[in-house]
Amino acid sequence: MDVAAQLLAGDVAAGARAIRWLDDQDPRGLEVLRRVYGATGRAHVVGITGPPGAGKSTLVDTLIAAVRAGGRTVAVLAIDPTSPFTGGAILGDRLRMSRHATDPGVFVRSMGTRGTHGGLARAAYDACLVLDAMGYDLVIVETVGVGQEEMEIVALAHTTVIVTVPGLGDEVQAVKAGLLETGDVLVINKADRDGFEQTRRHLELMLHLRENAVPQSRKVPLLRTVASRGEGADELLQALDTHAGQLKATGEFQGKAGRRAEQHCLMLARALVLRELQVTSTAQRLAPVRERRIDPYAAAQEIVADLLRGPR
Ligand SMILES: Nc1nc2c(ncn2[C@@H]2O[C@H](COP(=O)(O)OP(=O)(O)OP(=O)(O)O)[C@@H](O)[C@H]2O)c(=O)[nH]1
Ligand SMILES: [Mg+2]
Repeated sequence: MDVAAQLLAGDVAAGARAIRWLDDQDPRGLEVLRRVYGATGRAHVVGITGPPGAGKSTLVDTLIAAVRAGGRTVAVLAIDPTSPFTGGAILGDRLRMSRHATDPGVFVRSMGTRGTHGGLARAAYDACLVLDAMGYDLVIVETVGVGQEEMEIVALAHTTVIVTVPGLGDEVQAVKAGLLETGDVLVINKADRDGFEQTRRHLELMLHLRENAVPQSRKVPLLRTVASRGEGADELLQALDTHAGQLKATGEFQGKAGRRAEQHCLMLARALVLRELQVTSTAQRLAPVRERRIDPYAAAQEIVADLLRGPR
Protein backbone atom coordinates (compact mmCIF):
# COMPACT_ATOMS: atom_id res chain seq x y z
CA MET A 1 0.00 0.00 0.00
CA ASP A 2 1.22 3.51 -0.69
CA VAL A 3 1.26 6.35 1.80
CA ALA A 4 -2.11 7.83 0.78
CA ALA A 5 -3.89 4.49 1.12
CA GLN A 6 -2.14 3.71 4.42
CA LEU A 7 -3.06 7.15 5.71
CA LEU A 8 -6.71 6.66 4.81
CA ALA A 9 -6.57 3.38 6.72
CA GLY A 10 -5.42 5.36 9.75
CA ASP A 11 -1.77 4.31 9.71
CA VAL A 12 0.10 6.57 12.13
CA ALA A 13 3.51 6.29 10.45
CA ALA A 14 1.98 7.20 7.08
CA GLY A 15 0.21 10.18 8.64
CA ALA A 16 3.38 11.42 10.29
CA ARG A 17 5.25 11.05 7.00
CA ALA A 18 2.62 12.99 5.06
CA ILE A 19 2.72 15.81 7.62
CA ARG A 20 6.51 15.91 7.37
CA TRP A 21 6.43 15.97 3.56
CA LEU A 22 3.95 18.84 3.63
CA ASP A 23 6.13 20.70 6.14
CA ASP A 24 9.05 20.29 3.77
CA GLN A 25 6.91 21.20 0.76
CA ASP A 26 7.99 17.87 -0.68
CA PRO A 27 5.96 17.15 -3.89
CA ARG A 28 5.09 13.72 -2.46
CA GLY A 29 3.13 15.53 0.26
CA LEU A 30 1.06 17.42 -2.31
CA GLU A 31 0.38 14.17 -4.17
CA VAL A 32 -0.84 12.48 -0.97
CA LEU A 33 -3.04 15.47 -0.13
CA ARG A 34 -4.57 15.44 -3.62
CA ARG A 35 -5.53 11.81 -3.11
CA VAL A 36 -6.93 12.05 0.42
CA TYR A 37 -8.62 15.46 0.27
CA GLY A 38 -12.00 13.96 -0.60
CA ALA A 39 -11.97 12.09 2.70
CA THR A 40 -11.60 15.25 4.80
CA GLY A 41 -14.22 17.51 6.35
CA ARG A 42 -15.53 14.98 8.84
CA ALA A 43 -13.51 15.51 12.03
CA HIS A 44 -14.69 17.84 14.78
CA VAL A 45 -11.85 20.35 14.96
CA VAL A 46 -11.41 21.93 18.38
CA GLY A 47 -9.05 24.82 19.09
CA ILE A 48 -7.77 25.26 22.64
CA THR A 49 -6.07 28.50 23.46
CA GLY A 50 -5.16 30.67 26.41
CA PRO A 51 -2.21 32.29 28.14
CA PRO A 52 1.12 30.48 28.59
CA GLY A 53 1.09 27.96 31.41
CA ALA A 54 -2.71 28.04 31.86
CA GLY A 55 -2.71 24.25 31.83
CA LYS A 56 -3.84 23.76 28.23
CA SER A 57 -1.70 20.67 27.59
CA THR A 58 -2.71 19.15 30.92
CA LEU A 59 -6.34 19.81 30.05
CA VAL A 60 -5.90 18.24 26.61
CA ASP A 61 -4.38 15.20 28.27
CA THR A 62 -7.44 14.74 30.46
CA LEU A 63 -9.67 15.40 27.47
CA ILE A 64 -7.90 12.63 25.53
CA ALA A 65 -8.70 10.25 28.38
CA ALA A 66 -12.37 11.30 28.34
CA VAL A 67 -12.64 10.88 24.56
CA ARG A 68 -11.02 7.45 24.69
CA ALA A 69 -13.23 6.34 27.57
CA GLY A 70 -16.16 6.93 25.21
CA GLY A 71 -14.49 4.84 22.50
CA ARG A 72 -13.76 7.66 20.05
CA THR A 73 -10.37 8.55 18.56
CA VAL A 74 -8.50 11.83 18.87
CA ALA A 75 -5.51 13.61 17.36
CA VAL A 76 -3.72 16.54 18.98
CA LEU A 77 -1.58 19.22 17.40
CA ALA A 78 0.29 21.15 20.08
CA ILE A 79 1.57 24.34 18.48
CA ASP A 80 4.28 26.30 20.20
CA PRO A 81 5.43 29.33 18.23
CA THR A 82 8.24 29.97 20.66
CA SER A 83 9.78 26.57 20.19
CA PRO A 84 12.30 26.01 17.42
CA PHE A 85 11.60 22.30 17.56
CA THR A 86 9.07 20.34 15.64
CA GLY A 87 7.79 16.81 15.82
CA GLY A 88 10.30 15.70 18.41
CA ALA A 89 9.90 14.42 21.92
CA ILE A 90 11.51 17.57 23.28
CA LEU A 91 8.43 19.56 24.11
CA GLY A 92 6.83 19.21 27.49
CA ASP A 93 3.49 18.76 25.74
CA ARG A 94 4.68 15.50 24.36
CA LEU A 95 5.72 14.30 27.80
CA ARG A 96 2.56 15.52 29.42
CA MET A 97 0.48 13.44 27.05
CA SER A 98 2.91 10.52 26.90
CA ARG A 99 0.68 8.17 28.86
CA HIS A 100 -1.35 7.90 25.64
CA ALA A 101 1.72 7.17 23.50
CA THR A 102 0.95 3.49 22.99
CA ASP A 103 -2.77 4.00 22.35
CA PRO A 104 -3.46 3.60 18.60
CA GLY A 105 -6.60 5.74 18.99
CA VAL A 106 -4.49 8.77 19.96
CA PHE A 107 -2.09 10.80 17.82
CA VAL A 108 -0.07 13.62 19.38
CA ARG A 109 2.27 15.90 17.51
CA SER A 110 4.06 19.07 18.54
CA MET A 111 4.92 21.80 16.08
CA GLY A 112 7.41 24.59 16.51
CA THR A 113 8.59 27.13 14.03
CA ARG A 114 11.44 25.14 12.56
CA GLY A 115 10.71 23.01 9.55
CA THR A 116 7.44 24.70 8.81
CA HIS A 117 8.35 26.51 5.59
CA GLY A 118 5.77 29.18 4.92
CA GLY A 119 4.56 29.59 8.46
CA LEU A 120 3.07 27.78 11.36
CA ALA A 121 -0.50 28.54 10.37
CA ARG A 122 -0.08 26.85 7.02
CA ALA A 123 1.57 23.84 8.67
CA ALA A 124 -1.33 23.60 11.11
CA TYR A 125 -3.95 23.68 8.34
CA ASP A 126 -2.03 21.01 6.38
CA ALA A 127 -1.62 18.74 9.40
CA CYS A 128 -5.28 19.18 10.28
CA LEU A 129 -6.29 17.88 6.85
CA VAL A 130 -4.04 14.84 7.18
CA LEU A 131 -5.45 14.00 10.63
CA ASP A 132 -8.98 14.52 9.35
CA ALA A 133 -8.31 12.15 6.45
CA MET A 134 -6.90 9.58 8.87
CA GLY A 135 -10.36 9.40 10.38
CA TYR A 136 -9.86 10.81 13.88
CA ASP A 137 -13.19 11.77 15.41
CA LEU A 138 -11.72 14.82 17.10
CA VAL A 139 -8.74 16.92 16.10
CA ILE A 140 -7.57 19.18 18.92
CA VAL A 141 -5.28 22.10 18.15
CA GLU A 142 -3.56 23.69 21.15
CA THR A 143 -2.04 27.15 20.73
CA VAL A 144 -0.83 29.85 23.07
CA GLY A 145 -3.22 32.75 22.66
CA VAL A 146 -1.04 35.65 21.73
CA GLY A 147 -0.04 36.69 18.22
CA GLN A 148 -1.77 37.12 14.90
CA GLU A 149 -0.63 33.76 13.58
CA GLU A 150 -2.14 31.96 16.58
CA MET A 151 -5.42 33.78 15.97
CA GLU A 152 -5.32 32.50 12.41
CA ILE A 153 -4.88 29.00 13.75
CA VAL A 154 -7.78 29.41 16.16
CA ALA A 155 -9.94 30.35 13.18
CA LEU A 156 -9.58 26.87 11.76
CA ALA A 157 -11.61 25.26 14.53
CA HIS A 158 -15.29 24.37 14.63
CA THR A 159 -15.22 24.96 18.36
CA THR A 160 -12.87 27.29 20.21
CA VAL A 161 -12.12 26.73 23.88
CA ILE A 162 -10.60 29.62 25.81
CA VAL A 163 -8.69 28.59 28.92
CA THR A 164 -8.03 31.10 31.67
CA VAL A 165 -6.82 30.78 35.25
CA PRO A 166 -7.75 32.59 38.46
CA GLY A 167 -5.95 35.78 39.35
CA LEU A 168 -3.16 37.56 37.48
CA GLY A 169 -5.71 39.47 35.44
CA ASP A 170 -5.47 36.78 32.82
CA GLU A 171 -9.17 37.04 32.12
CA VAL A 172 -8.59 40.66 31.19
CA GLN A 173 -5.76 39.67 28.87
CA ALA A 174 -8.02 37.20 27.14
CA VAL A 175 -10.53 39.96 26.53
CA LYS A 176 -7.88 42.28 25.22
CA ALA A 177 -6.75 39.70 22.73
CA GLY A 178 -10.32 39.61 21.49
CA LEU A 179 -10.37 35.98 22.41
CA LEU A 180 -13.57 36.07 24.38
CA GLU A 181 -15.42 37.07 21.25
CA THR A 182 -14.28 33.96 19.46
CA GLY A 183 -14.76 31.56 22.36
CA ASP A 184 -17.47 28.91 22.15
CA VAL A 185 -16.57 27.38 25.50
CA LEU A 186 -14.84 29.13 28.40
CA VAL A 187 -12.78 27.22 30.92
CA ILE A 188 -11.36 28.42 34.21
CA ASN A 189 -8.60 25.93 34.87
CA LYS A 190 -6.58 25.71 38.09
CA ALA A 191 -9.88 26.17 39.91
CA ASP A 192 -8.09 24.81 42.98
CA ARG A 193 -6.31 28.15 43.23
CA ASP A 194 -7.20 31.25 45.20
CA GLY A 195 -9.28 33.77 43.36
CA PHE A 196 -11.41 31.26 41.48
CA GLU A 197 -14.72 32.77 42.65
CA GLN A 198 -13.69 36.26 41.67
CA THR A 199 -12.59 35.18 38.21
CA ARG A 200 -15.80 33.21 37.75
CA ARG A 201 -17.96 36.20 38.68
CA HIS A 202 -15.95 38.45 36.40
CA LEU A 203 -16.26 36.13 33.40
CA GLU A 204 -19.94 35.46 34.08
CA LEU A 205 -20.59 39.16 34.00
CA MET A 206 -18.74 39.54 30.74
CA LEU A 207 -20.57 36.63 29.16
CA HIS A 208 -23.81 38.15 30.32
CA LEU A 209 -22.93 41.49 28.73
CA ARG A 210 -21.97 39.77 25.52
CA GLU A 211 -25.22 37.81 25.40
CA ASN A 212 -27.17 41.01 25.88
CA ALA A 213 -25.15 42.84 23.26
CA VAL A 214 -25.61 40.12 20.66
CA PRO A 215 -29.20 38.89 20.69
CA GLN A 216 -29.70 35.32 19.47
CA SER A 217 -26.10 34.54 20.35
CA ARG A 218 -25.50 31.07 21.63
CA LYS A 219 -25.01 30.71 25.36
CA VAL A 220 -21.32 30.19 26.09
CA PRO A 221 -20.73 27.59 28.81
CA LEU A 222 -18.34 28.57 31.57
CA LEU A 223 -16.60 25.52 33.01
CA ARG A 224 -14.45 24.88 36.03
CA THR A 225 -11.56 22.44 35.73
CA VAL A 226 -8.61 21.23 37.74
CA ALA A 227 -6.73 19.62 34.88
CA SER A 228 -3.89 18.33 37.04
CA ARG A 229 -6.45 16.18 38.87
CA GLY A 230 -8.54 15.37 35.81
CA GLU A 231 -11.52 17.29 37.22
CA GLY A 232 -13.98 18.70 34.71
CA ALA A 233 -12.75 16.79 31.66
CA ASP A 234 -16.05 14.95 31.15
CA GLU A 235 -17.99 18.20 31.39
CA LEU A 236 -15.64 19.81 28.87
CA LEU A 237 -16.10 16.94 26.42
CA GLN A 238 -19.85 17.20 26.95
CA ALA A 239 -19.72 20.91 26.12
CA LEU A 240 -17.70 20.21 22.96
CA ASP A 241 -20.19 17.57 21.84
CA THR A 242 -23.12 19.88 22.54
CA HIS A 243 -21.52 22.61 20.47
CA ALA A 244 -20.77 20.21 17.59
CA GLY A 245 -24.40 19.04 17.75
CA GLN A 246 -25.66 22.63 17.52
CA LEU A 247 -23.38 23.34 14.57
CA LYS A 248 -24.53 20.22 12.76
CA ALA A 249 -28.19 21.03 13.36
CA THR A 250 -27.82 24.42 11.66
CA GLY A 251 -25.44 23.43 8.85
CA GLU A 252 -22.69 25.54 10.41
CA PHE A 253 -20.50 22.50 10.87
CA GLN A 254 -20.02 22.11 7.12
CA GLY A 255 -20.04 25.89 6.72
CA LYS A 256 -17.10 26.30 9.06
CA ALA A 257 -15.19 23.46 7.43
CA GLY A 258 -15.83 25.14 4.08
CA ARG A 259 -14.54 28.49 5.29
CA ARG A 260 -11.49 26.77 6.72
CA ALA A 261 -10.79 25.27 3.27
CA GLU A 262 -11.15 28.72 1.66
CA GLN A 263 -8.85 30.24 4.25
CA HIS A 264 -6.27 27.52 3.68
CA CYS A 265 -6.41 28.04 -0.06
CA LEU A 266 -6.04 31.83 0.19
CA MET A 267 -3.12 31.37 2.56
CA LEU A 268 -1.39 29.14 0.00
CA ALA A 269 -2.17 31.49 -2.87
CA ARG A 270 -0.67 34.42 -0.96
CA ALA A 271 2.46 32.40 -0.26
CA LEU A 272 2.75 31.43 -3.93
CA VAL A 273 2.40 35.03 -5.05
CA LEU A 274 5.06 36.12 -2.59
CA ARG A 275 7.38 33.41 -3.82
CA GLU A 276 6.77 34.41 -7.43
CA LEU A 277 7.49 38.01 -6.53
CA GLN A 278 10.90 37.03 -5.36
CA VAL A 279 11.81 35.19 -8.54
CA THR A 280 10.48 37.64 -11.12
CA SER A 281 12.09 40.72 -12.49
CA THR A 282 11.58 42.56 -9.21
CA ALA A 283 15.19 43.68 -8.79
CA GLN A 284 15.12 45.22 -12.23
CA ARG A 285 11.89 47.04 -11.43
CA LEU A 286 13.27 48.35 -8.14
CA ALA A 287 16.32 50.09 -9.56
CA PRO A 288 14.36 52.97 -11.15
CA VAL A 289 12.49 53.52 -7.85
CA ARG A 290 15.75 53.75 -5.98
CA GLU A 291 17.03 56.22 -8.55
CA ARG A 292 13.75 58.16 -8.29
CA ARG A 293 12.94 57.83 -11.95
CA ILE A 294 9.65 56.08 -11.22
CA ASP A 295 7.41 56.31 -8.15
CA PRO A 296 6.78 53.28 -5.86
CA TYR A 297 3.09 52.92 -6.81
CA ALA A 298 3.79 52.81 -10.51
CA ALA A 299 6.64 50.35 -10.02
CA ALA A 300 4.51 48.12 -7.79
CA GLN A 301 1.84 47.99 -10.49
CA GLU A 302 4.45 47.02 -13.05
CA ILE A 303 5.76 44.29 -10.79
CA VAL A 304 2.27 42.83 -10.44
CA ALA A 305 1.67 43.18 -14.17
CA ASP A 306 4.89 41.20 -14.74
CA LEU A 307 3.59 38.53 -12.38
CA LEU A 308 0.25 38.25 -14.15
CA ARG A 309 1.97 37.96 -17.52
CA GLY A 310 3.77 34.95 -16.11
CA PRO A 311 7.30 33.70 -16.74
CA ARG A 312 8.98 34.95 -19.87
N1 LIG B 1 -2.70 23.82 40.56
C1 LIG B 1 -2.95 23.42 39.32
N2 LIG B 1 -1.93 23.28 38.46
C2 LIG B 1 -2.20 22.90 37.20
C3 LIG B 1 -3.53 22.63 36.78
N3 LIG B 1 -3.50 22.29 35.47
C4 LIG B 1 -2.22 22.34 35.08
N4 LIG B 1 -1.42 22.69 36.12
C5 LIG B 1 0.04 22.87 36.10
O1 LIG B 1 0.36 24.03 35.38
C6 LIG B 1 1.61 23.87 34.70
C7 LIG B 1 1.46 24.25 33.25
O2 LIG B 1 0.64 23.30 32.62
P1 LIG B 1 0.62 23.08 31.05
O3 LIG B 1 -0.43 22.07 30.78
O4 LIG B 1 1.97 22.83 30.51
O5 LIG B 1 0.15 24.51 30.55
P2 LIG B 1 0.07 25.03 29.05
O6 LIG B 1 -1.02 26.03 29.03
O7 LIG B 1 -0.03 23.89 28.10
O8 LIG B 1 1.46 25.73 28.88
P3 LIG B 1 2.13 26.29 27.53
O9 LIG B 1 1.80 25.27 26.44
O10 LIG B 1 3.57 26.36 27.84
O11 LIG B 1 1.50 27.62 27.26
C8 LIG B 1 2.03 22.43 34.92
O12 LIG B 1 2.97 22.41 35.96
C9 LIG B 1 0.75 21.76 35.33
O13 LIG B 1 0.96 20.64 36.15
C10 LIG B 1 -4.59 22.80 37.73
O14 LIG B 1 -5.78 22.62 37.44
N5 LIG B 1 -4.24 23.19 38.97
MG1 LIG C 1 1.09 23.46 26.34
